[in-house]
Amino acid sequence: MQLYELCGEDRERRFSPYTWRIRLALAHKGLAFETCPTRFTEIPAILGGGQTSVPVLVDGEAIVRDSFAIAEYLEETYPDRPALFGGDGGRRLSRFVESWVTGTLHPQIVGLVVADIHAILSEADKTYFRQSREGWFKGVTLEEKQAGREERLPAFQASLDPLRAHLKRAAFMGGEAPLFADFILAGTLTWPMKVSDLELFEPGDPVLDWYRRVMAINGGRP
Ligand SMILES: N[C@@H](CCC(=O)N[C@@H](CS)C(=O)NCC(=O)O)C(=O)O
Repeated sequence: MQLYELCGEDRERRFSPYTWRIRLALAHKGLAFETCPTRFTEIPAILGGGQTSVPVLVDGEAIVRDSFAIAEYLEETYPDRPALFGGDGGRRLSRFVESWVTGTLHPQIVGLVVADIHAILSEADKTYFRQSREGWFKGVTLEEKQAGREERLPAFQASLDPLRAHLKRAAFMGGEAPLFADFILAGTLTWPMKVSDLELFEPGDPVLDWYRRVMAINGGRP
């Protein structure tokens, strides 16, 4: 298998939240893969062209795009390995978690680290990233978007309260073992950690303990 992943100027710095979901899913299923670190401006050339985002997974003849579609593909193709969804109900609940994480947490994380993301990119990617994101922000610069982030950190931390409540009853969102829902959120938290020195959580926060448990399946490495 080959996994196309987003990287910074340093190809070892792989920081995409969506790609981390798949790294963790592959580790959970015990499937080996070769990484293909790809910068933003290299995405259109992946596999001869036509790709607009990563992750992209190549498994023999199969080419699968989109992190959720990749998770569904892995679950269907490797059903005897540890589960990602635990059935159709779990698959649908994972979609809910995806919507919550992407809709509620991603915009907050952008406001915490978007200028830090820019700083770790190659020169060509810096130009692309600034133009595209400042277009999204309707002219607000990356630096203005990130300014005053310490004031917004408590609201971000409070967004994780539903997980803290859940962790009083179970080690993972999935119960005793992690499921794809855990990997969705852990992938998203890895993204700011890979690009910024900002401490997202206070020491002793149960979210950090959960995060370390999830990352243990990746050899403990974020
Ligand atoms: N729905 C897609 C979203 C993937 C996505 O947005 N990936 C980002 C990297 S984190 C990307 O490739 N962006 C390309 C760009 O901004 O040009 C998935 O789940 O895989």
